[in-house]
Amino acid sequence: FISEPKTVAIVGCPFRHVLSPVIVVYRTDASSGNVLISGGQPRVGVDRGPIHMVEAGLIEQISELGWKVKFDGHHQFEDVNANNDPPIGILKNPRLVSRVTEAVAKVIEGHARLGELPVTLGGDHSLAMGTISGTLSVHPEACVVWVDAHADINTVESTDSGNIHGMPVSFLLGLGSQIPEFSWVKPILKTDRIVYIGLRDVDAGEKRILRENNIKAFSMHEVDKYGIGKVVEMALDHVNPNRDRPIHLSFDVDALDPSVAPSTGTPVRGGLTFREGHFICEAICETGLLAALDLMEVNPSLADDVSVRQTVQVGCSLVRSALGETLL
Ligand code: Z70
Ligand code: MN
Ligand code: MN
Ligand code: MN
Repeated sequence: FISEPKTVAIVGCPFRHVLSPVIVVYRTDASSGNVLISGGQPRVGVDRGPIHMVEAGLIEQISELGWKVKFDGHHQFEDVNANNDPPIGILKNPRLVSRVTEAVAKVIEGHARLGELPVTLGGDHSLAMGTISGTLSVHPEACVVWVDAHADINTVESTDSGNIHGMPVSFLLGLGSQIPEFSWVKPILKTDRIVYIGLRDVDAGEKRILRENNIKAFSMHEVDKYGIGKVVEMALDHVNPNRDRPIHLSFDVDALDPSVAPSTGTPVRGGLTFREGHFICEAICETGLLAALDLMEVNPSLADDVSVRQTVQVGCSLVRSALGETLL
C-alpha cells in the first residue's frame, strides 16, 4: 500500500436517484374536504454538485497542494436506462442505482490499483456503495470513517422511505435480505471496520441495527461531550488501532450544520461546525493513511446562489484539508 499517493483522481459523479426535497402539492378534495397529496414522486436526475465544485477551481487548488491531478470529466450515467425500473419492494430506482454504483466501483478500483487516491464528488450517498466496494477490492484491510448526520444503514426490511441513499452501509455489510439486482455488491465491509462521526438523524430501525451489530458511532452528543479532537482519536482507535490500515473517508456534507452547508438534500440542525468538519479531514490527512475520499450530497439545485456558493466552497475546502492543506 502506498501511503502517500502522488496522484489524485477526481471522479465526478453527477448522479442523484432522488431529487430532493420532494415537491409535495397539497390540495383539498372539493366534495369531501379531505386534504389530498399529489406530486411527491421523486425523480431521477443529474446532480450539478460535482460540476460546481470543479468549476469553482477544485482541480487547480489540489494541484497547488503538490498533487498530480487526473480528471477525465464527469461520469455520465444517462445511458443507464431508468425507464423500465419499477420499485423492488419500496426501493426506488433499484436497477439504476445498482448499475451506476457498480460502474463507480470499477472506476475507483482502477484508480486504486494504479496507486492513485480517488476523490469522488457526489451526487447522492448511494454512490458510496460503489466507492467503498472499489477501495476494499484493492485494500481489503481498509477501514471506513463515515461522517454524516445520517447512518445510511437501513436494510430492505427497515427502510421507510425506499431511498437507497439511506441504505448503502447495510449493503456493504451484507445486512438485511439480499436482492438479486444488487448481487454484485459483496459484503466486504466488517462491522468493526466502520465508524461514524456526526450522527443526529438516525431512524429507530437504524439505531437497533447499530446496537445489535456493535457498530461504533460518535453522534453530535459525543462531539459536544468530548470535543472533536478526542472523538477523531477514539474513532481511529476503534477502526485503526495501530494506524496501519488504509482509510476511506466518506464525508456527507450534511454532517455540517446547515448554517455552514445549507445546500444539501436533507439539512439537519445541530451539526458540525466549519472547524469541526475541517478538523476531521486534517486529522485523517495527518495519519498519512488516506486511501480514498468521498465528498457527497452537495446539492445546488435546491438553494439560492449565496447558499450554493457557500456550500460549494466548503466542499472544496474540506477536500483540500483532507489532501494536506494546513493552516500554518
Ligand atoms: C432516512 C432514510 C438520508 C440523506 C440519507 C434518511 C436518509 N434515514 N438522508 N441521506 N440526505 O430515508 O433512510
Ligand atoms: Mn449520507
Ligand atoms: Mn446525510
Ligand atoms: Mn443521501
